[in-house]
Amino acid sequence: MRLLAVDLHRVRLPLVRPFRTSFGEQTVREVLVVRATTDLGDGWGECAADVDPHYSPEFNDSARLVLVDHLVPRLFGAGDDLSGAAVADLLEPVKGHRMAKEALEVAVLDAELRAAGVSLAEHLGGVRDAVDVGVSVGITDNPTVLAGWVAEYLDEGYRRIKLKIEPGADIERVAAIRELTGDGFPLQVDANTAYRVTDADHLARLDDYDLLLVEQPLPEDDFVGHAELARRMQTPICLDESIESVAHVETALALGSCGIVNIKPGRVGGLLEARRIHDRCVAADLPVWCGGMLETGIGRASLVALSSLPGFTLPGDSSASDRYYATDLTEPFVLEDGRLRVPTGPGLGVEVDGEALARFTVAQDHLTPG
Ligand code: NPG
Repeated sequence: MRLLAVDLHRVRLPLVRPFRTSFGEQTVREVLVVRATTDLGDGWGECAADVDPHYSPEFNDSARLVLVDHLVPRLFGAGDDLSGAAVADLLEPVKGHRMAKEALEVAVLDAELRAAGVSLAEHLGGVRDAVDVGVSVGITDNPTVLAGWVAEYLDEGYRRIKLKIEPGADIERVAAIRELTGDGFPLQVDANTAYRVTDADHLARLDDYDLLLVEQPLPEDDFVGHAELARRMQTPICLDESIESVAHVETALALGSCGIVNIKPGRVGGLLEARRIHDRCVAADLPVWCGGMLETGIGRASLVALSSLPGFTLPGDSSASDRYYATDLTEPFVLEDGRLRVPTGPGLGVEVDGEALARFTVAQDHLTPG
């Protein structure tokens, strides 16, 4: 396969409801959509980066720049030898920039699989037709509003609730929502690195609420702190931001830093690295689940395909399209009995709505070899 052109669309999509985490609030999702034009046909990818470098060091402008100046030229340089499986090695000389790399890998892989008539789920080794999904609920200053959102999601049939927490909006919020869900309903929390290991006694109070897990309580590089916290809490620790590679999983396993891993292909630099992490976790008996970053239908299609692998035993974060956007960039993903159906069509198995893409695009680059 040969890469003929790459288009980068910077898209601004209004969110149906504000999404606040311990690192900031979003009312609009701005993402880079990547279209790879090859001699076999086109493929699509979505970059997980955001406007600001608050979740990770990457952000949209850095992703665009590294794609234009470093990543896309390396794939043009591969001539006829390009394939989805070759992308990670071709991009390996560029350090970091995992989200930008992943978007490009998915676009190339999508083109290849569409041409071959093979779905992404089948290519990755998926074993499910539909995946259980949860919903991630942002922070709000008003506990009544929070309870209203959660009640709505429970009514819609989501199989698990994840509450964003931060210091000052944690134990009491969790207690109130646990009362609302009733005992036994899958409930978990996500701190996005907002605490320090010195908060261990405070965090251990979460043990009273029978949570599935507490996600990324401490800074991403604090594997030792997470291991200490894991010893001081009954609730399993799940790592998200800390895990960017299989090597990070090895560190977490060696130290006992977590009992569960959140896998996001963007965060780990590619779908194929995501699958390697899945395989390593399965071998080590660590449950995994698939995170989300407010994707459009393009990114959601790849997350749902990945979630169909056997080790994804906990519900993922990718919710139905209408939880995020009034208009998605593809046909909408619809909740059916708390599940999303895994696309079966070739590649990502969704069609990009050209009219919607044009309507929400605010900037564009067209890249060609030479
Ligand atoms: O439903 O896709 C979703 C959002 C799930 O909570 C979620 N994502 O920290 O995992 C996270 C958070 C996130 C959102 C991170 C946007 C980065 C950007």
